[in-house]
Amino acid sequence: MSRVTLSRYLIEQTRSHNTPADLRFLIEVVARACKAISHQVSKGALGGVLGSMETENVQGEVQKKLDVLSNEILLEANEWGGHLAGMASEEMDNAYQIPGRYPKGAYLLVFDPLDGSSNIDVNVSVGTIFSVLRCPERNGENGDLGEDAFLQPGTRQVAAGYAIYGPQTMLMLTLGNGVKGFTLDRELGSFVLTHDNIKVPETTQEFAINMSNQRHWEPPVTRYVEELLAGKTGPLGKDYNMRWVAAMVADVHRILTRGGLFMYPRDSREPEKPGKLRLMYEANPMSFIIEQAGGASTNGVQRILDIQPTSLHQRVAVFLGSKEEVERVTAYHQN
Ligand code: AFP
Repeated sequence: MSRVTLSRYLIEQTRSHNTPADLRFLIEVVARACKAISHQVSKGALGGVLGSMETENVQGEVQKKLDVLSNEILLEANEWGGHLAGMASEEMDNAYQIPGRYPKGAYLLVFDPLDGSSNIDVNVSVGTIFSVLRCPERNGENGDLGEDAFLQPGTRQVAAGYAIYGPQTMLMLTLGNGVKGFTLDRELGSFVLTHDNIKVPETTQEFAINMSNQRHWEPPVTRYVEELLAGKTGPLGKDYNMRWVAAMVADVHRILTRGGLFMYPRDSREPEKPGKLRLMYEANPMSFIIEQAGGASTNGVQRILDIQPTSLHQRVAVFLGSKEEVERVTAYHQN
């Protein structure tokens, strides 16, 4: 059977699910940008792209050179095509305005250009996460696009995905009707469909959390993780294994591939922040993908996709993956 490339998959989506042509173009452009980022990441020390800048992003984190480069690649690839009304990135303080010389389109693109960038210098997987929203009607307004246009709950996403730059470069994508996985064929330069109809098993024996934060957790998380660690002799009656890559892309990719539970809870290190991960750039797109693969995602008390964002760089606690475990840890929070 002939191979299904990303382009062919998108054309078939237009025929079967009326995927609009400009959304199809948008995904193709993002995929092309991810190929360029993958190429830069793979050069490592030879490309002079490792190490940090002297700048901090809006989150107060020191930017890696590749954070900045990946951000520029995504902006440049997406600004001219006429498919976007604006962009927002984890690496930029404010919404990015489409330059006046280009036409504007119907969609908003939101991204974390290089997730897990602390992994870059040690040659461990990193990735790009993106989310696509429709731009609300602006009633004849011609001025700059404000932050409020982006503040839509995750249920409004029309597409989401991530690229993972690991031993293989892969693109995982949802257009709201399941999740597909494409592997980059470097000889052809195309993403090829290799993982059809991805499903997260409902039960699991694997979890992912940064255990070094244990002393800062809230009681429901402490209780739940103690039960996981108690294994067969504890209340859950089975042994669990643990993995933590410290790049959400890689941890979620493992869960999509073989099941599991990912947790980044709220903790007492920065009590004013409701978690570490970003709602718009990380939690929403990943939750959309996980739900589309049959899993679940909450912040402990609420489905993540239902949260009404109040700011672009808002943070959130995240519990996502196999349904049974997400429901259990959510129930502990309700208790
Ligand atoms: P960056 O996008 O700033 O590299 O952050 C990565 C991340 O937010 C997320 O991908 C990981 O799950 C998390 O950090 C790991 O953080 P810890 O170092 O706190 O475990």
